[in-house]
Amino acid sequence: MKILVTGGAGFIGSNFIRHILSAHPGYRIINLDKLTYAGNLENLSDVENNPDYRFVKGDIGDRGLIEGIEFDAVVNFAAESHVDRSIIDASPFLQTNVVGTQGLLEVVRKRNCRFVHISTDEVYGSTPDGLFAEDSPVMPNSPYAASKASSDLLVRAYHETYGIEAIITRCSNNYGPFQFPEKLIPLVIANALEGRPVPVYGDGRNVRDWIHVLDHCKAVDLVFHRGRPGEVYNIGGNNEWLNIDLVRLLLSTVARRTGKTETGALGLITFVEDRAGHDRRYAIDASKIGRELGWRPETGFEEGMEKTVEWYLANREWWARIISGQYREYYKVQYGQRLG
Ligand code: NAD
Ligand code: TDX
Repeated sequence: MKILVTGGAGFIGSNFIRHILSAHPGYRIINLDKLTYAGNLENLSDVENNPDYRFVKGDIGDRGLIEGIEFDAVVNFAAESHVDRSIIDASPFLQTNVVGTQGLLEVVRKRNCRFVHISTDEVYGSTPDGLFAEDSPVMPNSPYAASKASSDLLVRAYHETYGIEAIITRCSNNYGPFQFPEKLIPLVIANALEGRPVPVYGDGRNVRDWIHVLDHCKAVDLVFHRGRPGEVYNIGGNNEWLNIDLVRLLLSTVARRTGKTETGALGLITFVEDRAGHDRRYAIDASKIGRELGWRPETGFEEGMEKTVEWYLANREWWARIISGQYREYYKVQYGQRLG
């Protein structure tokens, strides 16, 4: 089995590639990634010499390039993924998430191969109570969410029109190793360790459902192997937190582990202007994937959070190189000769 994983140099894609290589010996992975600011080949430095792994630098919208690659199936993680950036400039979001996905779908259509599209709970919009199910209406509020919802609709349309074997997954907020430090959890940990203010948007009472990235990867693995084409599967942690409570928990954990005072750490919290159109609450019903494929999240939140803080403490160089911009040098040194 040769799987084309797109966006594999990012947070979830790199965790997925590592998971597949260890869970399915003999599978080959081709990681197609454009290496935008969010792509970092250091995330995969432990597998880069694995004979079952290959990296190709490129854009998911580049049909000519993808047509020249041999693969049996696609898992599409590639996307512009940060809501705040989409508010500043939506164009790259439309280009990659919508136009890029359509380019990829064209190649899949010709190959007639399985296609798993990684989407998000954000396509459902915000709800004060209750849970979104797979048949809830798509009501995106940010340009990011709108671009993901658009790509979901294209995937659905290609399944209905051309019969491609496509499946969509919609997951809640991921946390864990290798998350780019613009996202809430790594940003809070890094700022706490460096004694910088920790920005909390608005009143901090927005709610997100958090899931460990490895639980997400295992769910995608199951959907890839046993999901039904044409279906959508929600993936969630059943683990809702107010942002402010999560930030306090993180700061207390960092303080405890580094011998700093909790009062000092909590004193870093700085309420800042709210994100425009900030979704109040995301919450999804993930019972379908449990019922049909027997998936359950395995990582308890307390344990997952401790491990995550521990990882960012142990891998300070990794995120410090991102914050300083030095990580951009890595692929030039490792791959520059071959990539030009
Ligand atoms: P990320 O930003 O960390 O990684 C995205 C990767 O895609 C990067 O390596 C980047 O270089 C690559 N990329 C961007 N544009 C590309 C293009 N045109 N061609 C090829 N590669 C390109 O994102 P992530 O957090 O790992 O998210 C991965 C996927 O999961 C996204 O589709 C996102 O919408 C979805 N998702 C993320 C979360 C979350 O909490 N992070 C939750 C649900 C769904
Ligand atoms: O500095 C911050 N302060 C703050 O209060 C940041 C970066 C975020 N926040 C808030 C905004 C959100 O309510 O924290 C919450 C989480 O923010 P992000 O980490 O930016 O995630 P979110 O906007 O919820 O989107 C994430 O989950 C769904 C991913 O970035 C998406 O790719 C995924 O689809």
